[in-house]
Amino acid sequence: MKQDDPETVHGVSVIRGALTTEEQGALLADLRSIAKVAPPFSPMTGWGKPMSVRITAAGRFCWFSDRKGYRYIETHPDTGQPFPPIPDLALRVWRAFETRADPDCCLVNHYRESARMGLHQDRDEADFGFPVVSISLGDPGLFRIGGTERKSPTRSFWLHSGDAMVLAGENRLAFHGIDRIKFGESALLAGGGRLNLTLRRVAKAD
Ligand code: MD3
Ligand code: FE
Repeated sequence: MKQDDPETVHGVSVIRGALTTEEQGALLADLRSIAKVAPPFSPMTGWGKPMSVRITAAGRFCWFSDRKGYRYIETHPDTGQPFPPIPDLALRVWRAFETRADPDCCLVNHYRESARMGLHQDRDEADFGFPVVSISLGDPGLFRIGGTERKSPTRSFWLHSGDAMVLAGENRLAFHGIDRIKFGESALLAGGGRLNLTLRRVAKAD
């Protein structure tokens, strides 16, 4: 795992190749076990259409959305079971940047061909003093980030398999999204697609 040498890409701290190919494979295996006990699902958007991204989680919390709005949940919407523990490798990436407390949520986003994630803010967490740490696996994703207002100008760059990114400070409440993926470019996932892990602290740390 590489944790030194963070690069500033359009104002965002990115660690290119934070995970070796071997580590990416190991993390992917962990995600497959997580998906077995916590099957990925497509949350409903505010306008009643399912999201194109499928999500699941590890750790105490998972993000969820339906007609009633969005919130964090502590049991899987279909199985009613708690989510499995956060993979050790993901925890090690987080701890390279934040040692005050471990994350209590590892969201796993799965992008198939033509999946995207619209511009949004992540502001349902209790303490914005904690960063969000993202790990990309599989096909490249075109990440877009703006400012704290929806109308703020945006800039974009590609995230590749094994890249890690830290969203802190002024970037923590920035609008961001994924415009598209380069489906089938990476050999990591046999059928193509992109996986993204976001490590967060949802509840207040004690
Ligand atoms: C910037 N995921 O799960 S990761 C999300 O690639 C999400 O799946 C995208 O946006 C993905 O909410 C982008 C990078 C990311 C995650 C959280 C952020 C960027 C962020 C929170 C605040 C600002
Ligand atoms: Fe987000």
